[in-house]
Amino acid sequence: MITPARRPQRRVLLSTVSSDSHTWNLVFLQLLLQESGNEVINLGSCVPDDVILDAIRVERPDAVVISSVNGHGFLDGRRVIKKLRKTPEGAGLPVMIGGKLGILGDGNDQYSDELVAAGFDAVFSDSASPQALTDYLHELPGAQPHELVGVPGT
Ligand code: B12
Repeated sequence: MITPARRPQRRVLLSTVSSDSHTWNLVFLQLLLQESGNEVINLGSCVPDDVILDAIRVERPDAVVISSVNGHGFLDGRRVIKKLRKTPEGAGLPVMIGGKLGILGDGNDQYSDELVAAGFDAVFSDSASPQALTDYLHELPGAQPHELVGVPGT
């Protein structure tokens, strides 16, 4: 017998930016987020801005995590967050970014203020503890149940 049950997990959309072909950062973050109780939709590498915006509209995530390590994350991230904040679904959505966002070495301090001014809720430095991200997500208001799922045998 299949009994419908609500799924309480937070749904996180994970993406990189359009220029970035690195993937292991995304694999790492997907596992980290899943192991801390999040459902993850991983869009993979080189994601065009419109694909991120479409995914937010269709999947209705509770939060968006953007990772970039190729050094263009600052420029690409700033562009995509401005577009995202103009959409009805993205206006109030928690969105964070991290990785190696520029080419000036460790730390994203030099980019943080501008990325926050452009619309990000949080900017994580490359050397930030993974727990800083999971703690930040746990602090966000509770996730809304997204759909009914069947739980076999209950
Ligand atoms: C493997 C690799 C590649 C492979 C990628 C293969 C693949 N399928 O992923 C290939 C060969 C394709 C590649 C290409 C390029 N690469 Co490359 N690459 C690397 C390398 C050696 C390892 C990256 C990796 O997989 N790390 C393992 C993952 C798990 O760790 P990570 O990526 O560091 O991510 C961690 C953190 O950044 C952090 N993090 C990341 N995102 C986020 C997000 C949040 C929210 C948080 C909290 C944390 C966080 O957590 C992760 C886990 O600790 C690094 C150098 C290095 N040793 O790091 C260079 C490196 C990332 N590459 C670099 C560059 C420049 C390039 C190229 C531009 C080179 C070129 N001229 O063509 C291209 C980029 C192409 C593109 N369009 O993006 C530079 C980036 C420089 C910068 N940002 O200052 C690096 C740092 C090398 C260097 N020292 O110059 N690369």
